[in-house]
Amino acid sequence: MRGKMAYLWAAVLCCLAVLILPPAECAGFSDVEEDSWYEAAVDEMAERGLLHGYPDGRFGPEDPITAAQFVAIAVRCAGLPPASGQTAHWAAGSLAAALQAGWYDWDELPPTGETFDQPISRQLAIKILMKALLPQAKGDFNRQSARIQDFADLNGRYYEAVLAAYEYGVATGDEAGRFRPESSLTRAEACTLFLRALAKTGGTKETVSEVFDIETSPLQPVVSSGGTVSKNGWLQVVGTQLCNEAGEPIVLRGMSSHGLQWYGQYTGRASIENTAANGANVFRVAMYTGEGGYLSQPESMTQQLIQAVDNAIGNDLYVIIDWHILSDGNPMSHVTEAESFFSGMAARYAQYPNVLYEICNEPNGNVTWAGEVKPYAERIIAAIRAWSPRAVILIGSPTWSQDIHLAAANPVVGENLMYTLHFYAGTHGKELRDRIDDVLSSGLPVFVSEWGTSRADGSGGVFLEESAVWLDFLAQRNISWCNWSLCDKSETSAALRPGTSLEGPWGEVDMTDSGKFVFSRFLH
Ligand code: DCB
Repeated sequence: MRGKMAYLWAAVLCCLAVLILPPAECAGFSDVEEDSWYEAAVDEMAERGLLHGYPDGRFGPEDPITAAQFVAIAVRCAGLPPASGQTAHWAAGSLAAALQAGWYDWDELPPTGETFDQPISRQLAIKILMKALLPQAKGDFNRQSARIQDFADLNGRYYEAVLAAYEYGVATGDEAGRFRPESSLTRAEACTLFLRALAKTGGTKETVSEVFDIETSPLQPVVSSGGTVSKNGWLQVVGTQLCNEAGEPIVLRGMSSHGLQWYGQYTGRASIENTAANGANVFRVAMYTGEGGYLSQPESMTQQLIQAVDNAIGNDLYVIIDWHILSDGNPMSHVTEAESFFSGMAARYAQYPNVLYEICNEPNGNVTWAGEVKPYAERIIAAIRAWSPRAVILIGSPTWSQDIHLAAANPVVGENLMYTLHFYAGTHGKELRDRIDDVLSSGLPVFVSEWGTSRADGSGGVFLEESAVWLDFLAQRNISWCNWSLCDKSETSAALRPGTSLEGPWGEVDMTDSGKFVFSRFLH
């Protein structure tokens, strides 16, 4: 049995090596011996950009790993954006972010930096690793402590993490069954630990690492133009009302992008700034899944989405990450991809109060609330909550997110959840507005994350009178909205005239009838 397993593992590793390691990079380090126990792990970590070798071509597999090196790897794996550090140390930003994320306490690695370049103890390393990659993991005390010969040497504050690491097979102990909590860890050992933990990040392993592997620019610091998020902080849902961190009602109004794969150029920093300059305080990034979007090119779509979200954060706006299902009407068809995508995003943006997650744009076709959409929502919410305990999550419903009454009758359990209602003024009217009033009175929080001045197909009209009735209705109820869409496509729902410059500033001549109307309604 064991032999068979080992054979299988070898086969898997070979395939992986062929797939992800260009041969030239294999065993490239002068001090990493071929066929040593750590060769594959070291190569994979280096190849994935998680731990680099030394400038002289050595890797130093037997060198003790320092606290800064270890934390920096954890930050890279988790996609945590760096925070501002207290010192000029190369890893100060990563350490500050990890400290803020609660991966370790102040006294364990003081931010003043004295111990950053010292070897990290095995017990602290395990705590940071588990907090960063497997925060939900728990270990059985009796079973796991019995496996650790020197359990008595362990400091009590590390029990939980070490037991979980044994439970999950991340830590195993030496030949004598000791953990050696106070000893240092070699760089080669660290590689193995990280790869084991990465492999355990749920059923979503492959695709989460796909998301994490992408080289992304570090977040731009937030320029606060006295703007929205720096004033309002984390959002929360109180009853049916969206509120700011202080508990005061807040209404978000802004634009949705069109599909990133077609009109991603209008999610640049200047385009978002031009929109914010007219009073918008939210931006929705519509990442189609089908129609040539994420499912056909996950890496480049993720890149574009990250860039757009970072641009919105840079403009101090709230920003909605929209998993834009449309032709793929049943969200369950790609629930695994959605789970890994949202884990990656929630990990990257865990510290940012700017980000809201819209988990399924518009379920449609042969799909039901109770059978597919609600169970899907429960899975994706769990994936997001593992990283981001309080971000607002927006949930769609069947019939292109119009069936909020079905959700109201059978809502998802949890905090800071809202339900999306989408309308197009040329197609939808009083019936849908009445439905909103019904669900509000039954306690369901509603967010209009997409609406258009056109018909439901994105053209026709424009229907500005009908739109005004809708917007007045929403304003009276403090309901937030995003308009479809910020692009220059020649369809009536587009806000910009064909060929509008991305840089702006945009004036009346650049805007369509829809754009002029919508931009005039951000503030009232
Ligand atoms: C939604 C979708 C959105 C779609 C707009 C307008 O779909 F969330 O993706 O955008 O409403 O239809 C349109 C673009 C077009 C593009 C097309 C396909 O404006 O440029 O070619 O997507 O990607 C709805 C909403 C409601 C209803 C139907 C649709 N409805 N729909 O009530 O019948 O069929 O797309």
